[in-house]
Amino acid sequence: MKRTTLTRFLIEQQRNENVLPAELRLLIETVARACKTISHAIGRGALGEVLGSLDSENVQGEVQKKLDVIANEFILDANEWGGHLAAMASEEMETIYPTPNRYPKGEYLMLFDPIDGSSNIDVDLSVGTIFSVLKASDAVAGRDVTEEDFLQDGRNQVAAGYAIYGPQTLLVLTVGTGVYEFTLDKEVGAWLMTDANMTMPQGKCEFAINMSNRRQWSPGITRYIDERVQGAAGPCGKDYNMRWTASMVADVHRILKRGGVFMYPADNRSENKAKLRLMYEANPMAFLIEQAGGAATNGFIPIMDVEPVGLHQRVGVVLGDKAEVATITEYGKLN
Ligand code: P6P
Repeated sequence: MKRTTLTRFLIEQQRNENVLPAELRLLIETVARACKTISHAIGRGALGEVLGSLDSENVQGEVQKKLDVIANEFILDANEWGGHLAAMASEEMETIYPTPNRYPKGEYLMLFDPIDGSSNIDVDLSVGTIFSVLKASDAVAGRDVTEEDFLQDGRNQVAAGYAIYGPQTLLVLTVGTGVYEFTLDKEVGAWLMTDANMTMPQGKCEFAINMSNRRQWSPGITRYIDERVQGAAGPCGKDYNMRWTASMVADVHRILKRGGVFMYPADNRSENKAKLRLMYEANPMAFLIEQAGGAATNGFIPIMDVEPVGLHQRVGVVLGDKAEVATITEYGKLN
């Protein structure tokens, strides 16, 4: 079967849909190339001496895995010289990374989580890279880029996607014209299209949540989960299955492929009140989920309508099946 390559797909999107300026096409191809490098490093595992943790913590106060830092460097090195970015921001960097003066400054801003789910790296479970692309304001051309330039609503995203490093290495992407999946042909190094129109199945009875946080949940979340754990004998009248991979990319990919709902709700933990980050986890995933026919909220309003106030701002996340998300929103009003 002859499959479309990522390069051909992007050129056809640029030509036919006029949604993909050449600079954005170049950016996406560059990110995809960096993800191939990350995939190879992960695949080497202990043989590549890339497992284990460093003595350092990131801005989130999380112990950094070697691969967190290595993948971050791969993405910076691949993208800083291309002339398509004004700056980058990452979960692993406290502040923004402006394109060095020795390179041309582009018109896009990219936020990324170089390795999402990195606690799974040392136990050979799927992890991923998440990226979100915004357009810089025209004013940026004449001045230094600031953090504030990144603080745009999720609806301003012009592209978003993730790579998932599992039994296969996949790239899942949207530029606002649907969701597309590519599988890495590791023998020739090409991304080949394997799903031309990812549409999330609805009505599937599967939820993903870290149950050990139950004591922290709001009454609405507790009610929703308790009803589903009761199954067909309870108020929801259906038996549900549960999954939790502790890797958002893996859970979101499963939901895109077979439906269900993913929840990391705001809760009563420390002052942050939530765990996942708005700008480079929740917003890109929300863009993909909505493009695939699902819903993505913070438990109350669409994630992409949440006003950003900080680069590493955290937000509650409820995403996937539209009906399930609506029920959770309804229950949240009763809190
Ligand atoms: P917990 C990974 O660290 C991550 O940011 C997401 O990928 C994942 O969904 C979540 O945190 C897992 O959190 O508390 O279950 O370890």
